[in-house]
Amino acid sequence: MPLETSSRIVQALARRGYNAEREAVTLIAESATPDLALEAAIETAPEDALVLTADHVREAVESDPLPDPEQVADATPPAASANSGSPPSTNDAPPSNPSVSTGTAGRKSKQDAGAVPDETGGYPAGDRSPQQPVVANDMTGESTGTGAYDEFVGVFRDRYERLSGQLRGRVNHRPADSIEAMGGGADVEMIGLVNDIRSTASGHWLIELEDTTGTFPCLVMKDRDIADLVDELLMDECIAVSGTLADDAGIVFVDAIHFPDVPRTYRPSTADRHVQAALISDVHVGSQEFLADAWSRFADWLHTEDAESVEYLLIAGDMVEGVGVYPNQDEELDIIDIYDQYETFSEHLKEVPGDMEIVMIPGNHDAVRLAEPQPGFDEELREIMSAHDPQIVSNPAMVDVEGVSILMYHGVSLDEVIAELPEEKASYDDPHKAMYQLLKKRHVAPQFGGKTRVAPEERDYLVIDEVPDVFHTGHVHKLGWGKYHNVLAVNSGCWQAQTDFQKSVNIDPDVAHAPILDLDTLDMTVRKFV
Ligand code: D5M
Ligand code: FE
Ligand code: ZN
Repeated sequence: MPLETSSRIVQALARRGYNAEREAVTLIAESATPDLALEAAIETAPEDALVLTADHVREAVESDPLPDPEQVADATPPAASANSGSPPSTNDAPPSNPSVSTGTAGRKSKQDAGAVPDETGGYPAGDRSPQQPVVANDMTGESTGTGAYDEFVGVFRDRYERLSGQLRGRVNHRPADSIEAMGGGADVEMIGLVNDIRSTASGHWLIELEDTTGTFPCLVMKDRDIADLVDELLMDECIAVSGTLADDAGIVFVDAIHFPDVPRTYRPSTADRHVQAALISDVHVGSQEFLADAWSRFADWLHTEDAESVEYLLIAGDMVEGVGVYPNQDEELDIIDIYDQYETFSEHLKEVPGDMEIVMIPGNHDAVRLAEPQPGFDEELREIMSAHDPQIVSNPAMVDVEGVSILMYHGVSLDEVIAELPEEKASYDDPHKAMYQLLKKRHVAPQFGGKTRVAPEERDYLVIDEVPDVFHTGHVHKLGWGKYHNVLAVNSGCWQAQTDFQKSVNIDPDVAHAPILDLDTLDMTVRKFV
């Protein structure tokens, strides 16, 4: 394989056990005969060197003069692959700053990537100049939880404090233990986590709310309009009620239910130039159903002029199929070793232009703990995926891309929202509506102890403190998007054809679609690569 691209050089070095400085890769890529330069540099580097430096390359080139680039220029034209939208003219300057880092020198902005050979050996159609996205709440490496009981108490206390803080401006909260002391008939408002929801013998709803002082029963009459909202409630979410205390002060008759919610007047921020992001998820490399051809069509498209504004690729979990995720899953595995799955995923990622910024979070099929928040991949997996220098962060993560805040969350709780809520409020066909519920509850996984596993940490990382401009999830393998109080919710479909399990439960996945988001307008178009 010719070594004309930086990523291939990085790969070739990695196979020989070397990491490399970015500049070393540049020097090799720029040389007239990269293969020879690479061999010579390896010869020159000391046996025990782990990192191939620019000095090694210079030394090698000086001690063993390589052919003059001028003389061999014709033999090594910048290979314009079939994927490349518009090959550069022969007058173009030689590549000077390969956009693939080796992961040894920390992450670098690809802002000055310039027109460099891309991963397929072609040239990107335009000059991408992405900024490095800034992640606000990455908890990778910050995990403190051991699973002890008092840690669960602590995380729920934090949830209550932060979400009740969002409601306090709207209601005059009375603690549970002081409501009992109030006189019957008094107006009362209380903020609490939903501790229990029961229907009474006469069909009314009894909701028990819990705050830091205790619990209090709240009754929603079945014939009130607000009874509809009871359908939306999940255990452990934070709500407020306004109502009247019964004569014996033993129960609140509820007149209104309030959610932390997103203000209707919310105005999202936008990028100040025309730039786009591709929002995808659920690649499932390693599954027999992974759609490699469709993925290549997507990656090829990213190399065309049409996609020159697509400077960011956000991947919301399930990079690989994993092992042992579901019973009998192994029968549908194409690659049985989890590390091999990530190696292959990394190869597919290299098909994506090297000058795009990639952000990824894990999902329930990935090789990190299942309980949320899930930390970003460990060093070994990062190393495997290092060629493209992706930004690997926790699930969930709040990612600022050119001023647009994008909440990335894999989406396991969507199964729960869809199972618990009526069809018209959340369904697999309209996954974005289930996402609206999470925005309304300002929590990505409200219900504890069901499908979603929650790890106790010092704080509840699953609370949505700041309203995002865009909410990006995956997991349910269905494409759907829409706006909730001006926040764009996008569920991004998948790159895995229907599995036997999905067939058995009638899940018809939306495969090989790439939602493309205009960061300057927050308009979205969906590209199909089926
Ligand atoms: O999830 C893909 C979707 O399919 C998601 O809605 C869960 C559901 N799913 C898939 N397999 C199973 C099994 N075996 N049990 C329950 N639910 C399942 P993904 O995370 O990609 O597997
Ligand atoms: Fe998935
Ligand atoms: Zn998933």
